[in-house]
Amino acid sequence: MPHSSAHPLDDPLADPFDIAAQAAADIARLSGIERHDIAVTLGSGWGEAAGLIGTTNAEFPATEVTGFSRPALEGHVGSLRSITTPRGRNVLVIGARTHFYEGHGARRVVHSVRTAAATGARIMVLTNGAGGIRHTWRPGQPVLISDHINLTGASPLEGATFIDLTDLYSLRLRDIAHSIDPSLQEGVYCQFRGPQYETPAEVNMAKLIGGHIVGMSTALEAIAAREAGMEVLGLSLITNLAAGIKATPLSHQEVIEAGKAAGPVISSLLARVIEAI
Ligand code: 8IG
Repeated sequence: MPHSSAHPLDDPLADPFDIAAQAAADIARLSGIERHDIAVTLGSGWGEAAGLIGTTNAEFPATEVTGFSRPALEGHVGSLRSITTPRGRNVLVIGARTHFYEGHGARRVVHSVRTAAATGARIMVLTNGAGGIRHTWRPGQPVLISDHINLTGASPLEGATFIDLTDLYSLRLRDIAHSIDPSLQEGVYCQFRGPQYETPAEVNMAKLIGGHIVGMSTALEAIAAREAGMEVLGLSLITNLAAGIKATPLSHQEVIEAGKAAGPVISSLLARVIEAI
């Protein structure tokens, strides 16, 4: 290590999968749980779900685990939690997301997903707070992600790694979610780089190319999850209608408020979906 503040994933000679394996060993040591079955990343609005999934084995700051960055944003919890469900499955709850807009590259963004895979998880549940394009959607509504459009211009895949993304957002897992809540709508998630929200023209572009949800996460993580052989479930909390879809401008406060109000409902939905998987 050349310098104490250097990040292990920033070394171009480092293998990100080796670092994920080290992180998984850290998690096994810190949690006392050798293998996890399911991993869940909690985005804005979804934080309360952890308390409903099962019994907590351990919770620790993500910064104690190799390769995890310091959280960029208040309200993003920054912890990892190992939970055992009533049916005996071990769930790794990731409350520490690195966003692409932080500017550290896709490797750091997907490290949590690669780590989850290295702990043994075969299912990756990705949640987020996002903007809705469909007029009939309301703030506080959860939506299943059916597919994505990656508008970041980046990829977590390195070299000539050709990965098929057909059925990336597993139909099997979406069917399970529908069995818990038949009223769940689906949509195509567009990942923008951010951190600025879209202009109305950009939202209109997203709509014209087939998007229904706009956000700043998830697509890069889903790609890495598929590369790692995981099955992916994506859930967006529509915290605001995307810019230009309604008359008033977006505020970060509005986003936080909608997330708070919807918290209990979507958290119980997520816990029930996880128990049914
Ligand atoms: I919460 O309207 C949330 N995250 N790109 N656009 C984008 N990301 C978001 C939005 C939004 N709302």
